[in-house]
This record gives sequence, C-alpha cells and structure tokens, in this order.
Amino acid sequence: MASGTALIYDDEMTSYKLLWDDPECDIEVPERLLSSYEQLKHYHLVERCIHVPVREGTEEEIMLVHSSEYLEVVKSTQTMNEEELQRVSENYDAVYFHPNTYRCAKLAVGATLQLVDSVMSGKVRNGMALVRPPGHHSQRNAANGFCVFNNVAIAAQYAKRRYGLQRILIVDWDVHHGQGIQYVFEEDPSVLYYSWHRYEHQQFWPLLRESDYDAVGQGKGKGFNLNVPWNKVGMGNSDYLAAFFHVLLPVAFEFVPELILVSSGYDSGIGDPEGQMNATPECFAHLTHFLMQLANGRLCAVLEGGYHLKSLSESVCMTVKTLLRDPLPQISGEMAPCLSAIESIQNVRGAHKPYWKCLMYEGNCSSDAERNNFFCAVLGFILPVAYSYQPDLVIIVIGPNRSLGVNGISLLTCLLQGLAESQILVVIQVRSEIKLVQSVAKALSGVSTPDFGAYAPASQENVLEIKRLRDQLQQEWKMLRCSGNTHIEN
Ligand code: Q9C
Ligand code: ZN
Repeated sequence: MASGTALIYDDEMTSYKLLWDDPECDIEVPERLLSSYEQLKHYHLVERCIHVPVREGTEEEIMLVHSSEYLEVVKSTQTMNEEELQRVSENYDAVYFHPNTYRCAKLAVGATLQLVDSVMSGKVRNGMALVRPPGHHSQRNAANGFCVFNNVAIAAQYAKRRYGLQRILIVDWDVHHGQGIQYVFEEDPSVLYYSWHRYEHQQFWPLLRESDYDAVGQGKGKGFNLNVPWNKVGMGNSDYLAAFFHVLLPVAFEFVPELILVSSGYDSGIGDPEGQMNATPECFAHLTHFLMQLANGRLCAVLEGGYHLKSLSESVCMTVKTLLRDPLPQISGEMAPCLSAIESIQNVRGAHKPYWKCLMYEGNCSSDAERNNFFCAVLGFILPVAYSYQPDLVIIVIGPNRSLGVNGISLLTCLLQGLAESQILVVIQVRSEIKLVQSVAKALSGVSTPDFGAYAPASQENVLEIKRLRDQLQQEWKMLRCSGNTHIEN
C-alpha cells in the first residue's frame, strides 16, 4: 500500500484579485492561499509532504464538465480591461474576473488532477491541493460563487475515464451547497455526493430549493445525492460528528468508494464570516480521519472556501497533519448535537431510507435489516458513545468467544484511534491467532487500512437491540441522538 501525503501548491494561484468595490466578493483574497501555506510551513508540515507540481488543466479536461461556449467566455477575459471584466462578472452570481483568472482557474483544475494522478498511481496514499479559484459552485455554462471551473467535478469525471473507477465519493464540507457538483452527478450512481450547508430554510445563499434534504438524486442516481441542510447557524463539532456518524459514514461504508474527493472548504469552521458556524480546527482532523478509513485511504482534499484567515489556515494544517497520520487532537466542547441538527439528520435519513440498507432498519421492519449490522453497531452506537465520553485512553479487549471477524476488529481499532489522542491499547486474550494480531498491528501502525469487503451479517434482533439501547441511553450519551422520536431534554 502506498504511503506518503502529497501537497500541491503554487503561488501563481495568488496572482488574481478583486479589482473594484464589491462587498459580495471581497472576502475571496489571495491571502487565503498564502496564509494557509505559511501556517503549513510554520508547523513543519510542508517538509513532511511530497511536493507535486501543478500544471494547467487542458481544454479537453475542462470540457468534461463545462461547455466550449463557456470555456471561450472565460478565455476571453484574459485580455479584457477593468470595465469589460466587470461587465462579464455581472453576468454571474457572486463572481469577479481578473486578467489572471483564466490562467489560475486552469492551474486549479490541473493541480486537482495532479493530485488524483498521484493517488491513483500509488505515488502517494493521499494528499491536499491548495487552489484558487474554488470550484464547487461553477456549472456547465456558468461561473458562480467565486468559482470558475468545477475542479472536483472535473476530477471525478477524469478519474472515471482515466482509471475506470465505478464508485467515487465526494464529501463537500464547505459551508455552502456545492450545487454545481450536484447538477453534474444528479443522475449518476457512480458518484455519491454528500454536502452539508448553511440553509436556514432556503434563506441563505444560493437560496435554492434543491439544496434541501429531499433532493436525493434523479433517475438512476436516486439515493446518490445526500444534502444535510443546516437550518440554524452556530453548528459545531458535535453537530458535524453526528452528521458523519448517522448519515455520511453508514452510507459511505455501504457504498464502498474506490476514491474519495473532498471539497474541502473551511468556511464551515469557527470564525468564518460566511458560515457563522462553530466547528474548531480539530474537528476537521476527525472528519479527515474517518474518511481515511474508506477507499483504501485514497483521499484527495481540494480547497474550496474559507474566509477567516486564521481559522482557515489552522484547519488546513489539521487536515494535512491527519493525512500524515499524526495522532489526533482531542475534540473540545460538550458533545451534544443541537435539536435543529438532529432534525436535519433525521430528515435526510428518512429521505434516503429507500436507497440504503443501513438506514432501512429505522423503519418498523425490513427483511434487509440484517445487512450492515456491524456498521450499525459501530457507527450507530460505539463511536457516538465513545465521542460523548471523550476518554483519555482507549483499551480494546478481544476475548476468545467473539462474533466479530478480523476485518471488523481492525476497522474498529482504526476508527477508535481518533479518540484519546490516539493512545490506544489492544489486548488480545487468545493465543495462536496470528492473522488477527497481524491485522490489528497493521491497523495500529497505519501500514494499511483494513479491507472490508464482506461482513458476516448479524440478526435483525441485534439491529433492533442496538436501536433500543440507543433510545435508552441517548439521554446520557447525547451523540447517540439521530431522531427526535424519543423525548429530548435540554
Ligand atoms: N450576501 C465558496 O465558498 N456569497 N463560495 C454571497 C450573500 C457568495 C462562496 C453573499 C459566497 C460564495 C467557494
Ligand atoms: Zn463556501
């Protein structure tokens, strides 16, 4: 298995900026990249990464997502004067052009594809690309929300073509809805798109009906678009983790992606003027860590938004540090998702119940409830309780009469390493289980992430027992909450 983390950055992508007064756009500044890279240097993370050079994305690559007409429009801005630039910009929502925008947008695409190539060729295990302009709002025929070319959507199309991938997971943790990505893959079951976003019942930009939880995808793509709309500001670490435990992770483990692309915006972090959310930089370490357990660790994080320079750069560092497999920092604050978050989570789970076996058991009955019981127990119970408790030490004891297979134990070991600053002890009480010992040792050292092809299904009885336990204990262990069915105090 490949090791090493790629870092892709080129200061040429700081060579464009807003040239006139526009309060809508003045937060998207070159310093976003400069301060992120400075902070990475400060923590000596740059020297620990494998530097991969950027390149321009080709016209053919850009046209995997965009029309040639739109490409020509963007190209034409290279030679425009300020007045002309302003006029083109006005054709789009929350966009500005500069003579260098086209060049930087091509570099942003190329940087993203370089990252995909590095990971897919096995040169590195994972990596991050620091790019400007961002991409997730841009569409076939339109720039939108500071975005010109849809870097991550192009990367997914490219990875499908070039490497024949059949399942790609896009995780968009930017605080805005990446509607551009949703539009590209709405009918495509080979790309699972997950986004959480400030929504406030459609009162927040981009003010779209289709950002709500009931936009689940269309045609063959039904079930492969997951929107978690936040209807209040102030969402924090526990709300984000709850959305991972109860929505994204169960579905992602069932989907079994071959590659993960992260639309890695940090305007969902504390202090950001756009997001108004509360998640601390440490939270992004944990989100990254969970995703690293999927797709054999093949993860490409690509910068999107993030406008509070300090919060942005600290969160970028947390992401890269985690990709490098450093121990994770403790997560701060009381671990209890708020009512509004629980309501959103319950709504997405309900909307996706028909498409995902891991969500089906929530209904009264289902003969399919038997699958994915391992994930039901780990994601729906063990992790939420563990994160509610915030231990200083984790001890895993493996006895002789276990029902869990080697893969399951290894995955559990990997997932629990996010706790207690990765101080974890595994006690194996059985002799001569060389395979188990080897697999757990690999999990602990991060040499490989366990491969979870097939699991021995447990009984429906077990699933219902977990649900019962969750209902019974969620008063005390608040991270267990994922529905408003049971009464909730506080
Ligand atoms: N007053 C990204 O984060 N803001 N784009 C509209 C309404 C547009 C955000 C402001 C925000 C675009 C990549
Ligand atoms: Zn954003």
